[in-house]
Amino acid sequence: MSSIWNRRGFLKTSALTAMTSVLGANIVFARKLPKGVIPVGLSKENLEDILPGKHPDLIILNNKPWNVQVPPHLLDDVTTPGDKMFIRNNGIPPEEVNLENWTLEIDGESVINKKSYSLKELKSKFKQYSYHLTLECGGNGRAGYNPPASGNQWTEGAVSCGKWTGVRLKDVLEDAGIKADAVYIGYHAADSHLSGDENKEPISRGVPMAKALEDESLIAWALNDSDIPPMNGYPLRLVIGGWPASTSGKWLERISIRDKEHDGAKMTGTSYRVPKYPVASGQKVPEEDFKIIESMPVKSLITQPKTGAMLAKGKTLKIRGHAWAGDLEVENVVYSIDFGATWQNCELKAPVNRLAWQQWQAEVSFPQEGYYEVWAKATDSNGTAQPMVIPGWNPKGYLNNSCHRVAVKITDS
Ligand SMILES: Nc1nc2c(c(=O)[nH]1)N[C@H]1C(S)=C(S)[C@@H](COP(=O)(O)O)O[C@H]1N2
Ligand SMILES: [Mo]
Repeated sequence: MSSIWNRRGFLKTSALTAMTSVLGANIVFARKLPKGVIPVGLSKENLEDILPGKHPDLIILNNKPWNVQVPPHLLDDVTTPGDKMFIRNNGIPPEEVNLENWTLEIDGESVINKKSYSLKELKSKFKQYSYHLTLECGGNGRAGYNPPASGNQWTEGAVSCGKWTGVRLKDVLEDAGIKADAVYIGYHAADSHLSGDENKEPISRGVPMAKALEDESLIAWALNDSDIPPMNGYPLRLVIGGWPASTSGKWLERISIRDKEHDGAKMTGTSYRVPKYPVASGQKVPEEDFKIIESMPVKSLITQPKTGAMLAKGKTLKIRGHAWAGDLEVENVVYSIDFGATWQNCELKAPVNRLAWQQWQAEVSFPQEGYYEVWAKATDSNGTAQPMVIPGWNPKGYLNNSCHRVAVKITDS
């Protein structure tokens, strides 16, 4: 499934048939549907039919481009399966991927020898590594801010931690040769701009050299020992754990070694940036007062129970989930059932490897019947804890790492 659109911009017959059956009606003007536009009537319908390989209970926030989040209880696995991996597209994914012709170029002002590698060369020339890496969209949690920030209204589910396999970015960059004046890398990818303008890239971000040269920064071709799902970057992507997932370029075709901060699409202006100082809700902030988001803040997720759980009085409730802290480790996770008045310790596991999320769990008793909320709060190795409610507002609605809350009702019988 590289695309549901044929080369002439019409829906492929197979996609049209699937949509027709989901809608329970013929799409009369199907031939007039502009390329990339999905009927709105499908937005809440069975996802598997329109995005093969994705779990049907994922939630579509946008279909042009695709932005799909995952309900927290579906993120219960230690290793996120491909069907439960969120989708954050800024443009239109490549329609056809030809593995034989796919190449990765290394260029830029600060490369010593420009290089081009086929997928075969990448796989045979360099040592292969696998890491579990947490990828969270910088805008995850945006829906919690007031005044609302424009953009996809993610709640909790724009995070994943899959097992990625590939080669180290540093091995490839060093094979091409890095000049002493290198400061940043920037990626270029095969997806196209929503406007259809071939000279525009939907997104082209990157990281400083120090992050690029970390052991865990990968050029990956496999997720959980299988091909990367089409919407998550097949056949090749960058995976930069712990940083805004926007730095993990999907459908990767080229990496530039830059002698300055990369200035690709969504690197500049206020994209993926926050004010350098705390601001009041709704405050206007001049562009020069923004800084690029680097390591993501400490955060946790309750994956069991699902919010709205019911339990009979006297029974204990097993709660569990994940916690992560950007480049740092999570030091502890606590939970509260009294809206943060008191906190109890959870059991916390070490990460499978650096930059992987960590599993926590606890067994909870409730004093009497009634409505409760379970709140989880993680603290990182620097001693910084998640804010209980909403952290400082920022104009673009990034980095909401407030405590995840689930509702629990204790019943009489
Ligand atoms: N080529 C390309 N890479 C991309 C994007 C994109 O639109 N195009 N989106 C980025 C953003 S903003 C995020 S949050 C992650 C999402 O990764 P996923 O869709 O595999 O979960 O991919 C990043 N890499
Ligand atoms: Mo993102």
